[in-house]
Amino acid sequence: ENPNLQWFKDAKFGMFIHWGLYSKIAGEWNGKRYYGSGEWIMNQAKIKVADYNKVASTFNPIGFNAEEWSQLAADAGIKYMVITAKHHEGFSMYKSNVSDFNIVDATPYKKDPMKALAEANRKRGIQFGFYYSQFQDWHEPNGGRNTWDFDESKKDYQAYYREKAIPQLKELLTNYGPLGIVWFDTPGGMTKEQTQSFVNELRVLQPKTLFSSRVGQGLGDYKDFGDSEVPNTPIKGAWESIYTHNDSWGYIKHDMNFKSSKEIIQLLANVASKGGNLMLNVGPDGNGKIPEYSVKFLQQTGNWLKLNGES
Ligand code: JFZ
Repeated sequence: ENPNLQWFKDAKFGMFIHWGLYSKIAGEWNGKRYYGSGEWIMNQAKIKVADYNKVASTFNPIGFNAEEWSQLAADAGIKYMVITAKHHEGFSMYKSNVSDFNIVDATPYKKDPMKALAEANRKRGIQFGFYYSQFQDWHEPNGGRNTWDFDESKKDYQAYYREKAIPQLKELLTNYGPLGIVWFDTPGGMTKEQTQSFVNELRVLQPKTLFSSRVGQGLGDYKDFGDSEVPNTPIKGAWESIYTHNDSWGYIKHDMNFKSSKEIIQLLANVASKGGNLMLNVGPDGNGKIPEYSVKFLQQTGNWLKLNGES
């Protein structure tokens, strides 16, 4: 068994954070409301890259406070945090030298929130990790799945891996200190051999960092169940269930369907009783604030865990 998995197997409770330009769009485009996954709005509304770029020029999350987010996680009894460094929209929420479409170079905010967050979590002993969409990138001609701006038959996925995904993952694995996890998602376009060499090339930078199963081809370090899924019986090995607090991963201003602290505690207990971790997602808004209800219910969850000796 991989000794690097020990912290993960002990963790039980993680925080997932989906935060990007979609958080500013907040589920409404051209007066039309969208439901479901807010981080998919570019795809749902078939927003052109040129129009999506304009969202970046208005993105200024001055309400973001890394200490606040990290302290909330600590208070809730959370042991690891995974945040979207780049989701399918293609926007980097950190300073990247690979693409200008990043929070430092393309927005009035001009700061790298991931630096502060990595530091705040390290101080509290919370393992920190990045979600990275390694195949879908709707901003790039060669990235996966934007067929409204780009001609699918002309896409060269290997060029995308070579020119954006791998160099950006190298930045993430180099510039933010030790990472607990790189959380890959929706693999595509790679054979088993290609996935293996992709993994090998990144692995050397931080041999202890865990890679999620969605790196593809069975080459991850632990298993992720499908969204909002808990197995019926105990499962051996390291695994995680992911849920979101309301019905969307990315912030949607008209989605108020938040799970109560009672529901969160029951979910945690259910997952823990089968031997896994629960990674619960919150969706901060375009100002960098975690929704009030998420703050409140997470604090209540933490209070219950403390009272009951579980944290
Ligand atoms: C993916 C993303 O497309 C989505 O936006 C979000 O980030 C989520 C956490 O992950 O969506 C998936 C990927 C895999 C499954 C379901 C949704 N699955 O395997 O069931």
